[in-house]
Amino acid sequence: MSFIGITRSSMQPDHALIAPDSHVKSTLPGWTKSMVTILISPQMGARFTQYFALMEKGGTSGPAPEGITRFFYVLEGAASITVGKKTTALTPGAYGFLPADTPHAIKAGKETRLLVFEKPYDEVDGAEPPHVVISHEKSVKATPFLGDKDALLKILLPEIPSFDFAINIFQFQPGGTLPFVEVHVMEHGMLFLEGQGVYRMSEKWYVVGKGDVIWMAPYCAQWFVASGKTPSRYIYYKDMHRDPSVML
Ligand code: UGY
Ligand code: MN
Repeated sequence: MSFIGITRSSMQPDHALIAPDSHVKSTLPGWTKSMVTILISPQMGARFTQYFALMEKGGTSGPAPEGITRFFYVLEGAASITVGKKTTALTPGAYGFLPADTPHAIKAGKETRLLVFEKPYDEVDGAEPPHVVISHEKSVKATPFLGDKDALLKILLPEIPSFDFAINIFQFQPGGTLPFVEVHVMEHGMLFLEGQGVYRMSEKWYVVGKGDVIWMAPYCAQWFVASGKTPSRYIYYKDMHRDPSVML
């Protein structure tokens, strides 16, 4: 029996769990034949936005707002992206980083679901503006996190000051954990891609799994154990390479 009137979703001052049963669709300017589900936003205290774009066959992306960097990751479907004269086919696992004010068009060849992160670009003296990145996670090497082969990390974007955020994919073997309870200035937005586990956020422990979205504010204590019988994977955002004393 399933019960109505309950959800695992929980909104706290320094973190949030948003389970798939709480999603509400809306639209964004310029997107055609597409709906969005805004998951994380400045309205809840985050300094970035995370959403799903649900594109019908033939649907097209709208522009990112002025001054806003866009990152997307293809969850399902088939699409293409055109930047300048170049069009690239996109399959699940493909991703793209579009620096602020880069004209581009993503077009769905069939029903397609994207995970999108957007953030106002934080310019810094001495760093060139970032460049466009279009790639696929299968061409990114996974490396053991702090030497632990049960916690493999893929870093999808260049680790240089031009890029003011990172997007990484973590894969944990069953029983794998974050090695310690992290407390840090960077905030996170996450989507669970596979598996299940228990996430500690602040003084609470949540059972989480595929489709769950998590927001962690700066300094939210965090720890994870993969508790399922198959590997767990999540993709996450983290602001990087900026001095907190001059951060917005
Ligand atoms: O990059 C990170 O801060 C990562 N280790 N945090 C996390 O997975 N919660
Ligand atoms: Mn962290």
